[in-house]
Amino acid sequence: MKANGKEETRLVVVSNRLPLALRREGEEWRFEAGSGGLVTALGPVLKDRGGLWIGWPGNRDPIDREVLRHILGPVSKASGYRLIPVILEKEHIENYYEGFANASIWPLFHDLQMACLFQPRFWEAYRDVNSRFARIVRRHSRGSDFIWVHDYHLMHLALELKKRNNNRRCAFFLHIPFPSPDIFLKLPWRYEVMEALAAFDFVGFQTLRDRQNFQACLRSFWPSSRVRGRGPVVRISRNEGNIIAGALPISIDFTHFMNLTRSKTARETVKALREAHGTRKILLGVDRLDYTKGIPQRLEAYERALELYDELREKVVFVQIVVPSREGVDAYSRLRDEITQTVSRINGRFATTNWTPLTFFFRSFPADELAGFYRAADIAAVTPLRDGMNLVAKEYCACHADNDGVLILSEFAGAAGQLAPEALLVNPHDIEGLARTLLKAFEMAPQERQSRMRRLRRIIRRRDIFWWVDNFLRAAAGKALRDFPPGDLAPLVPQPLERHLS
Ligand code: GDG
Repeated sequence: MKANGKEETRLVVVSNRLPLALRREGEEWRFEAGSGGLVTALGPVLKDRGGLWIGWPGNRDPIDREVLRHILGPVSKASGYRLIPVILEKEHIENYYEGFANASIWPLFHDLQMACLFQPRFWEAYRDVNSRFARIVRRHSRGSDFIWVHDYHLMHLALELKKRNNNRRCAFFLHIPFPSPDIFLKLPWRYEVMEALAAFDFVGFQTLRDRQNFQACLRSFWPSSRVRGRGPVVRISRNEGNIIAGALPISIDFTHFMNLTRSKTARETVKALREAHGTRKILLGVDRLDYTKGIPQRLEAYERALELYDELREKVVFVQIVVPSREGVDAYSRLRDEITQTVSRINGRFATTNWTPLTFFFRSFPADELAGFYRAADIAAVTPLRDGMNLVAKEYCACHADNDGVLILSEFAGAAGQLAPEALLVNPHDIEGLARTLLKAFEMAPQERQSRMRRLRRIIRRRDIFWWVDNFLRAAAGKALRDFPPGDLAPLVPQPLERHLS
């Protein structure tokens, strides 16, 4: 509370997952603190200015509340802001997370309507879990706080808060695309989801196209709604109340990635890759295992390029990293099998005694090692069928301080909106076209490579993750990062309980 009696605004971040990974190893619980771009960008404001992060700790096995408190206490203390857990039961994980979020909304919003599973029990669990989150937000926040909700798992949160007569200022950012009405209207609970989104004071999207799709969907339910404004942020007026909607492309901590390439591990990784592949050009793919990332199509295009263009044989090597994701979901295990089979078919067809055309990793790497892969790669192929933004495209460029390297980018990645002029744009469904682009990237003259990469890096550096957070807060809360007051939260520090900590 401020001296003049006016409460200060704190930031309360709400996302499906807390920024840490918790897993059980035998009798012990282990955790790793999160380190993604969002944590890097939001961490300082939460830490210096006082704030909370509310989310599911990611445990699938039941965890004793006391044990969890003993894990989260020191993590909260180390990060400088409080982590508040939302506990989910097995049925919730199955129906809300794997069900509504990942089997209904994820494919639908990525235009893959045939992959959608719409089950009433998913929808019921989704509302239940959103209501549970709302209860926790209400309990831990105060009237003057600014609530920032992330992503498609929690589209119902503002409505649930309002149902409890809770009028906290509440903004939402969607990390994935927003589909056109043709697709969105297939959702059996389309009206309910639109109504829920309209309950936020501010709704942010990755691109202008996503925001326009949202406006078009909104108009199908409220035809008399009017859009005012022309820039990235507009006001939509309805009889039921106004919504501010914005297009704010997320980004990366550019300097952090650039600096990572100077680390010992990154330099050793570059050296090892160079030694392994000699003067051959390295083509790199880095993706979470997901059917939206276009991995089978990319592999097929590589195979086609090797068939068509003799000049590529023995002169290029494709390094594909796939990070395991959503394990236990059938569609994802099938995709992993399909990728493994395609890799072995291509290697079987084209390998020679001293050349293996494809190296495939099905695991994740520490960030500094990943930076080494980015730095060593002559070409990056980022070819999702649909993607909200795609941070890999930006990270690859940030790691090329030498201004060399070619970015092949799908037209359907949000990042294309910013990087289109300088990246080689492709339609990931057009296998022949993608094969031709691989050749073009391979043959591109050094001067063109460098001038394109220099401009790509400039675009990304100017609008990094800090720009994004600041602009989101300005648009949604009318505040800049520095306007959030210094923190006054009592730290949550329980007694140490060593055996539960890794
Ligand atoms: C969603 C939207 C949107 C990958 N391999 C390793 C590793 N990664 C990291 C990358 C990158 C992240 O994973 C992947 O980010 P993307 O943006 O490509 O994709 P999603 O996970 O689908 O994210 C997406 C994003 O939200 C943000 O709004 O851009 O469109 O779908 O940061 O670096 N990290 C490490 N080792 C690996 O092996 N350490």
